[in-house]
Amino acid sequence: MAGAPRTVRAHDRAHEVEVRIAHFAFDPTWIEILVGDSVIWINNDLAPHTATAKDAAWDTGSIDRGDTRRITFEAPGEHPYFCAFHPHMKGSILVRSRSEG
Ligand SMILES: [Cu+2]
Repeated sequence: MAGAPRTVRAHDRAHEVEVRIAHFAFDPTWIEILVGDSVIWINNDLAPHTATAKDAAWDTGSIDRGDTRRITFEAPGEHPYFCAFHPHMKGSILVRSRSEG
């Protein structure tokens, strides 16, 4: 299911969604979450990576091998991101309002 969308449906509690980094790629590359949810990047690669918003709104900073970083998303919308060290590594997070069906 690599790269397949992983959807978190309406719940009253915030959730955490994991994005694994391996072989110089984000997996899954595209996720959909709700406002207040967090994304946790887990670096399973030997090389350090980042998850850096295309619009510079947020940045995990360098994530070393075996390390994790968490970012909580409070603004609905699309959040494309990339790795600052390897710009060909791309992903995107769709943050949906909790009031949407
Ligand atoms: Cu990278």
